[in-house]
Amino acid sequence: MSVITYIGLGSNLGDSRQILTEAVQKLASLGQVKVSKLYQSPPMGPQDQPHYLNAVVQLETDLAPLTLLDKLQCFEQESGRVRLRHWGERTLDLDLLLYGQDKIQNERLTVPHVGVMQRDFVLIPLLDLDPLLQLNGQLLKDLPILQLPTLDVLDAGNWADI
Ligand code: PH2
Ligand code: MG
Ligand code: MG
Repeated sequence: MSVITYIGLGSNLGDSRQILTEAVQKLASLGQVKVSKLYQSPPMGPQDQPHYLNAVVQLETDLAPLTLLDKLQCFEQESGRVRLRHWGERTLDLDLLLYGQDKIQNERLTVPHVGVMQRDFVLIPLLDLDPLLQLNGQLLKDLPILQLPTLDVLDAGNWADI
């Protein structure tokens, strides 16, 4: 039975737009995808790093959570993943944000992802895909953090060619 999942995409090293486009195309091999707008956002964490490109993909898939995580980590490695420091610059970051309504907590995975409620560069693209999305009974669109968004739309069209 398939499940609706959401994957957060981020990159601030290399040709980030190309890297995110390729990542979306790989995700499309795992099931039906819908893609948010493409955003540019100032770095959270160390400030002496480039801006990020961020997006979210909705993926409808049959894969179990840890199997999906294996695939995401494999795609990160294939992109030549470089990660220099905690919350620092990286070529490709693929975060499993939501997996249906499931709550998952083990050594490898926490779902919903810890950042979902706190990061506008996750919330805003999520809301592109489902404006009425809720988490723990909270409509995400009503969260106060969304009142002063820090990110810019880079491409509102079909940027990943899907
Ligand atoms: N990811 C990080 C650290 N900081 N900042 C922005 N704007 N976007 C990100 O995706 C991001 C970040 C580590 O995963
Ligand atoms: Mg991340
Ligand atoms: Mg990550």
